[in-house]
Amino acid sequence: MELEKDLQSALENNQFYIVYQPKWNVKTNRLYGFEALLRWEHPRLGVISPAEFIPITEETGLIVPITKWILEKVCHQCITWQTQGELQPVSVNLSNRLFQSGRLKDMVQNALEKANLKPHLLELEITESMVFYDVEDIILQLDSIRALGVRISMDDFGTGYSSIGLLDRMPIDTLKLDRLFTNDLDTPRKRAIMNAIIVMADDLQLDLIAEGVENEEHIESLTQLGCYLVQGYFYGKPMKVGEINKLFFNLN
Ligand code: G
Ligand code: G
Ligand code: MN
Ligand code: NA
Repeated sequence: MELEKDLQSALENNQFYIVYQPKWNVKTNRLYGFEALLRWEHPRLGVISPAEFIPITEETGLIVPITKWILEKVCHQCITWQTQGELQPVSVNLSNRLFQSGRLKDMVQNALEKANLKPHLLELEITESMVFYDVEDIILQLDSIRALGVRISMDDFGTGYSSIGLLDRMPIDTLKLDRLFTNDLDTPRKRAIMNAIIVMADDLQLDLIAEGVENEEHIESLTQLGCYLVQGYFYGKPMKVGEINKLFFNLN
């Protein structure tokens, strides 16, 4: 396949870049960190969505060196932002494939050490579906990463292979509520479910962040229920570093 061939040289040809989407604390009205999202600028086809090319990199194994690059890039960026004041954690998305490589912990540790970044400023996002395989092994790897001080978050929570039982076993710090939830708080039933998730997250001492917050109504229903951490187009799309610097830091 053509994309597959092009992906082989994309890293060395500097065709990847990272965009950052702000996370917001509605209660304090302050930045709560960023999510790093990968972009590929294809020389002919333009920007291609990770939804399209990440699966290919997972099959070929290219996701391993790509994620190594992302981790190094993000840690380095965090150091720059840190000089501008107090920084909140920046999260990086992981693929299941990383756990199979057996090199994830070393990769994370090396990236932190290379940049000299405090581990708690890095968060790794995993999804419920990836935990479906080799749960025991993934838990061990996550434990060793978490022992470094790095935070772990469960992405897309509430959809797919949603399993409450898994929450009991997974070493995580944050729950990211899938945007389908945020977009769907229009009945008492749905709000009751959301309320239960909020209470549970609170009791388990997990941060709970709602994704896909696009308008005032979303914020209103979430905050009424007691969910104050949000991410979505309302507070900012994923943006290039230059734009983030202008909006959130005194850098240009
Ligand atoms: O903005 P968005 O189009 O970035 O993301 C589409 C999908 O690609 C999402 O499921 C997102 O988690 C995933 N994704 C984005 N960046 C990365 C990345 O760096 N690594 C992995 N594994 N997935 C990513
Ligand atoms: O799977 P994950 O949650 O990592 O993917 C994040 C995806 O959600 C990215 O594609 C990102 O661009 C997208 N996204 C971020 N904020 C919003 C939003 O407010 N609405 C919608 N529809 N998508 C969003
Ligand atoms: Mn994510
Ligand atoms: Na998500």
